[in-house]
Amino acid sequence: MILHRTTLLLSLRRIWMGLAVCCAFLASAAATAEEASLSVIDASGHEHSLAASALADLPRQKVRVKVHEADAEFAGPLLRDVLARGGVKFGDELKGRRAATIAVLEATDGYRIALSLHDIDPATTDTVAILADRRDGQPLGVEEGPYRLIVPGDKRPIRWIRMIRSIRIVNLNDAPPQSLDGDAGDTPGK
Ligand SMILES: Nc1nc2c(c(=O)[nH]1)N[C@H]1C(S)=C(S)[C@@H](COP(=O)(O)O)O[C@H]1N2
Ligand SMILES: [Mo]
Repeated sequence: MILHRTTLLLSLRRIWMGLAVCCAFLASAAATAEEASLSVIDASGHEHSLAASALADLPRQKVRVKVHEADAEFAGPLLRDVLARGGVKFGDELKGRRAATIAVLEATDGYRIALSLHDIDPATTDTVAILADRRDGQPLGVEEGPYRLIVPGDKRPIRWIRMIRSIRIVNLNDAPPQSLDGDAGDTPGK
């Protein structure tokens, strides 16, 4: 009888431990599934998916701004550093044919804004553009996150796109040439 009880207790312990391992596994799977990811589509159309963990070691900045009437402290890495992680080149490599390159940020509601890469390149400007992932110390909510662009120097928040899903790099030299001696639009005042 004593032997039986010990065996029973041992099996219960085993089941219990098995359940604990399963729970830990499911919890980590859920955390991975929920991890924010951002898609950077380069100028040749190749997509680079950046998980939040791939951006975790980037230097972070904190800024205090006003969004309409609301005061908020946003924090996150520089957009320039995030794009560099996605393979986008800045500085010396942003000239010649690449000088006319822009980043188009798109949100889940379809809203888009565009920035020239030079507008966020520290080799060109001191303008700071942050890909914020926190507001007042908390991860951004569903209406704002997982990422929101904050350009603290802007006079109004029109470029501070919420719910960013993807960033497409577009070289405007791939657009049709803008001929100044053609027929269209060349006669001022006409
Ligand atoms: N995704 C997304 N971001 C957006 C917008 C939008 O329509 N969609 N509107 C912009 C405009 S015009 C303003 S004024 C601010 C408003 O910020 P708030 O919603 O935090 O007040 O968000 C900006 N970011
Ligand atoms: Mo706005």
